[in-house]
Amino acid sequence: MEAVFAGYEQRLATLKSSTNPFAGGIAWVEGELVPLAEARIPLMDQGFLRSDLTYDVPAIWDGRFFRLDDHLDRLEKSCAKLRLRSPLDGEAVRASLCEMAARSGIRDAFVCLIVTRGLKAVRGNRPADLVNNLYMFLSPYVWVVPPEMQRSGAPAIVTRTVRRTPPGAFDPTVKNLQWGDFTRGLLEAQDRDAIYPILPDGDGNITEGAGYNIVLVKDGVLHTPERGVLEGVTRKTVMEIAAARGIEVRLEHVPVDLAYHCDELFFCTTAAGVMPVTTLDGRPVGGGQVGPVTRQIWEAYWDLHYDPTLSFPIDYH
Ligand code: PDG
Repeated sequence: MEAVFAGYEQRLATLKSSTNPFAGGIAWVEGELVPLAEARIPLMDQGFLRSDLTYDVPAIWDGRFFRLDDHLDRLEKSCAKLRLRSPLDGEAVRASLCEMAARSGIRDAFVCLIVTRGLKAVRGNRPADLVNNLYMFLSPYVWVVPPEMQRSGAPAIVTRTVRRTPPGAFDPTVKNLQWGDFTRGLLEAQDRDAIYPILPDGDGNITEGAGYNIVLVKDGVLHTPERGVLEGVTRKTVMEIAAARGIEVRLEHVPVDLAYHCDELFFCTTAAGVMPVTTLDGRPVGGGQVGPVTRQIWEAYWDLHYDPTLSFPIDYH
């Protein structure tokens, strides 16, 4: 853990001392590159007015894009489900993102691609007749759970006041910014002296949280929900790591009760990786420490960022 964080801290210090105007983030808006803090969207964009959009978030780690194709594939599938079309194809997107990384000098990046309906609404218009918009930006890497908290584990709750939006209302396999349920969860977590909500499905199972998938470890087996969640790329990596080590993974309904009786619990997201959780509803998870299975997966996850079959280096010129 310490070697991964030390390398990152060093690169962050270099970035912070940079005089590059894009070092704080760079955005692509209608083909123009602008510093992230100055980027604007048109008020009439239906992405803003109706959350009529989908998005995806790959990351750059130590100057290498990690699983970019997985993220671009998922974005394309999400677009198809919403009858959206990105105005740029995958190749053009890839080239622009690499150029943005090089221009900004950011070596650890949160990369965001958003495809919106554009300036005209679906009501009264056929999707095929509408011009969709694409927005892209890179910002310095985002930690949903910061490094110092990953060392000891994060505090979570299972929410009582809100459930996850059901798949019949909005398909959660389409990555979306309809965060009303997550925002309520985040507020409830604060009210209950925690930070991270786990949303149940209303039928006694857990789903996911505000920007992360959930994995439990019980008797050496990983359990993670098969339904009602985003099919996370980080979780996929975790499942591949487990398979390579002979650790069984069960992708099925995960009862809330199992979360209260598991040995280890972690979240996963592109924006922080594998995040140990050591308290749930104010009580310790397992022994209340970051557990051995979580540790093993954590290390393997960051090692894989240098695997040439999953990542490629960006040319920083
Ligand atoms: N579930 C939800 C609802 C998510 O938003 C995300 C990612 C995941 C699961 C994990 O997916 P993946 O492993 O493919 O990253 N969400 C984070 C949110 C970051 C934030 O700022 O909260 C992301 O978009 O990177």
